[in-house]
Amino acid sequence: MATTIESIREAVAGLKNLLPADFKPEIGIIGGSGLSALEDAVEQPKWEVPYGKIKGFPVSTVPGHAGKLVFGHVGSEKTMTVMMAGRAHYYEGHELQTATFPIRVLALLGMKTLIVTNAAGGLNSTYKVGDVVVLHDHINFAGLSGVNPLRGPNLDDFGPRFIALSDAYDLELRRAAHLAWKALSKDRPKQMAMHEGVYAFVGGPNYETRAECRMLSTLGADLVGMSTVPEIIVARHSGVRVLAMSLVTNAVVMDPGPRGDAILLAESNETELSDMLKEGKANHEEVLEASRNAAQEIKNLIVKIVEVEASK
Ligand code: 6GU
Repeated sequence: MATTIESIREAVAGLKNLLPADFKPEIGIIGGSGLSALEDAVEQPKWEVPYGKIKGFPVSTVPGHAGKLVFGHVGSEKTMTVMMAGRAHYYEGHELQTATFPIRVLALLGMKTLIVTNAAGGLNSTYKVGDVVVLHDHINFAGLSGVNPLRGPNLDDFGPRFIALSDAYDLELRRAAHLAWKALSKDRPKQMAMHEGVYAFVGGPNYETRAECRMLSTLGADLVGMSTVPEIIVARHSGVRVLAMSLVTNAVVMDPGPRGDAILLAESNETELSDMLKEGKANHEEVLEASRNAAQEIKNLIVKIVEVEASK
């Protein structure tokens, strides 16, 4: 069903009923796979609302995605914030309009800035598992072929029919992320690095084949993942500023692997064959583990970014 302004207003009214009248979240934060620990960034008093209690909200079914809004203060300046702990994905069966419904609800609640996190596969060979990548651009694979959250009647109350995305990734916010990263450098495990990169959005739920990874890399993507881009598009449509950061949770396999070369395969023994197949096979457990390991660092980073922004 198409999202209407009425359905968004209804969800907003429901949430306003649950919040103190003077609580207006300026910043929204989305916690990616295994990053629900981010909700500790939000300080008491906080108000939690499960997605199931908000009319029109999609309910996520993926392990590692809790599915609730957490309202409260973040950082030394007590910035009024709303955290989405868990998100809905296209691969779960949600239409992108439905998956991004929460972004419009938050925009109408007063959100001016959205900080999006995700777990992503690293295509860029200089990235290591556990590195953080500030997105400066994206390639919307699903979108280029028509699967777009803005498809359908335009919601004029939010923004125009045709929007530019050439400035989607806010420079000031990216600078704040780098400043915050620098400010926290003393207390961080030395091996973690921050990069800037391009995120390729794919529909999922399967991880990419080797050939697909080579294609994405050749086309200029540094990361690949199954979220974030639809949310960013809808946020930009509403004029919300966006910062997006990926945690590299696994390095993708680019190596062509066994190619059915008759002589090579015929002459390989069982051990060689099994070695050829073992390397770099992505799995959700590995993704969640890398997220859990980095969750604390990302939480500290986000609090610092909110503080840097609030002190301007
Ligand atoms: Cl390798 N691919 C995709 N599509 N999403 C991911 C990922 C890979 N790693 C984490 N999320």
